[in-house]
Amino acid sequence: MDKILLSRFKGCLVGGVVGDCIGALYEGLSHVKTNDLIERINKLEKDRQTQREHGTKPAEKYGFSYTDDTAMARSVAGSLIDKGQFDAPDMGKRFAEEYFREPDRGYGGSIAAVFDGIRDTNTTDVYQPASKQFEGSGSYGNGGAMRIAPAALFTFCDNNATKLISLVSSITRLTHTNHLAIHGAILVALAVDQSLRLPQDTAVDCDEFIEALIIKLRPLEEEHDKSSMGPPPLKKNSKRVLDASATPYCAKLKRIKEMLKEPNLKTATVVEELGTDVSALGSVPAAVLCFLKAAIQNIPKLKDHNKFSQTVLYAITLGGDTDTVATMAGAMAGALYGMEAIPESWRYYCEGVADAETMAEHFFNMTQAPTVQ
Ligand code: R7I
Ligand code: MG
Ligand code: MG
Ligand code: MG
Repeated sequence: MDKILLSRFKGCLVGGVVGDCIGALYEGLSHVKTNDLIERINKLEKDRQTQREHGTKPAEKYGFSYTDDTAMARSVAGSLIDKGQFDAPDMGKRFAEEYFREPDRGYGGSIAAVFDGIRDTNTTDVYQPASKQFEGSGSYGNGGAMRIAPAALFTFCDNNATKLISLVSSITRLTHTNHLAIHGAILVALAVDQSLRLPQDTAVDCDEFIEALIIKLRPLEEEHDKSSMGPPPLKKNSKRVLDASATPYCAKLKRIKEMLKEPNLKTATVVEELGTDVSALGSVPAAVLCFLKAAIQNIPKLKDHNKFSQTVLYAITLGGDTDTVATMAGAMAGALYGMEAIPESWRYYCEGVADAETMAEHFFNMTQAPTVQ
């Protein structure tokens, strides 16, 4: 039992890393051909096999570098592990230090101002720089959601959604104060948490999974501070009508339920209605869809790959913010299928896998320690 949970913790963090590293190869492309992606993945597998058989050294150990998604997830995990609790100044400082150490990891367009602010400010004000973004409305980017999976591991033993939601909100507000960014991060964390608790030997009940998400999210969406800015106005002819709902994440989750019942769901429909862009509302729902779709059916053209791989590869074929949708979906899928489901060649060629594994072990060890009340 414990061994399985450890594998699922590792699967979650490593799943996020490989989704980011492989997804990053396609970031920003409006169209990713499934056949091209499969060819690349099969070549990766073949290279690794040759290398294993002949003991040849690959030209580069880390073929695929991680981006800001993983860089920030590492800071979230590192801070929670080292401090044993949420420590806002420490985590904020880690985000900023990491950014100034390696600013070229593909960070969002506006977030550098937050890191500047955190560096320049005294630590009691660690939340202030983020709250000043976008004239005080805060960023609605997906930078909070992309890094949040470690929070679900940290609170796993509590099995308390309210506690997880509060932690996620605090972590997200360090850089993103817009309610859409916070609710998106909460949705990812709740999905990871629910995934970790799904039985591995029973078919996933998508309606039940989605309903459980809606029950927890709806009160938050209904109660949020109505003064904070909503999504940008819809573009002419946009099919993203659900973005304008008063409870947009719940509206999209309901739509995902229907989409999962459509046998010939087109990727274009997913992209047009849910979105795969850098906003949280325009990317987190797509990640949930990828995870659930691969869980309940074999995705055409990807059926030779296992469920974990199908999740990540399908996410990438949607195009757009591929590293981020794939990292979020990869964390959800890894939490269900476990470390063993992540192809060895992916683990070998992606940067940051060993560290993710070590961090998952730390979180797992926390679940084994006796709790002091
Ligand atoms: O959210 P964030 O950390 O970006 C994460 C994304 C992921 O895809 C990463 O892989 C990386 O590529 O970037 O960074 P932010 O700069 O806070 O938000 C991202 C972008 O969303 C901004 O640069 C803006 O273009 C847009 N955005 C907004 N635009 C107008 N008004 C976010 N909030 C607003 C807003 O309030
Ligand atoms: Mg990135
Ligand atoms: Mg980028
Ligand atoms: Mg991205």
